[in-house]
Amino acid sequence: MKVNQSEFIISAVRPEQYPEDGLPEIALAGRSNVGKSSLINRLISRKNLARTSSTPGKTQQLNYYKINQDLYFVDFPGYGYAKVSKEQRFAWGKMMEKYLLQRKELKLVMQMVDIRHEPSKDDKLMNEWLRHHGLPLVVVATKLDKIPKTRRPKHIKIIKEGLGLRSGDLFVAFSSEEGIGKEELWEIISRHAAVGKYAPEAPELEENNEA
Ligand SMILES: Nc1nc2c(ncn2[C@@H]2O[C@H](COP(=O)(O)OP(=O)(O)OP(=O)(O)O)[C@@H](O)[C@H]2O)c(=O)[nH]1
Ligand SMILES: [Mg+2]
Repeated sequence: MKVNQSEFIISAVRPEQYPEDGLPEIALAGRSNVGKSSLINRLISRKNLARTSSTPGKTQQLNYYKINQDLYFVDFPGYGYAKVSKEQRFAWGKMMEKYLLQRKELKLVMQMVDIRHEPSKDDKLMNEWLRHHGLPLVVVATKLDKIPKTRRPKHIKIIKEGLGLRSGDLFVAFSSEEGIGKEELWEIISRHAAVGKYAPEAPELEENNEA
């Protein structure tokens, strides 16, 4: 997918602040520090549109990024970060839950997990919750470059088994550092956002995704 224009729109803390133009929205959910902002930057080939940090928990609102005139990425607050207060965690949870269950524009949730670790309890709960509510979902395993090539299949298996994924479930192994998985993920995003005018840049991937 060719991104001509990408723009930070708003850090929304209330639903009234969500955009009103009806464009499809793609949400990114995952533990703090998993690489959500880095993934956005890689997908749109920008160094630092979405702010990345080594300070976990920095993204505390729904951050909206507009991509071309086609869709929004909605960067979620990272869950499971121990150092935020219970009250704060509860408030984030409520906001996310309301968004996920009620937002008509939401077309796909990218649940992000770190390829290096077994899915955490929070990852599992989140995954179960998303499936229970029938939300369109792709699991993205990040930081693939941090695992040597020969050990990648084993890590992928651990993630898939940990989350109870089946063969038809959408899954992409990704590296923001090296760009691995970018075309495959764009193909899935375009399909869910019904951005029909984009031909997949790597046609051979299409078969794999349909499996
Ligand atoms: N090697 C490598 N490092 C990555 C990758 N993705 C993210 N990182 C690093 O991991 C750290 C956290 O990345 P972010 O993109 O800020 O993570 P986040 O999920 O947005 O974090 P919060 O906004 O705090 O929830 C940064 O130091 C990134 O450079 C990746 O694919 N490979
Ligand atoms: Mg972030």
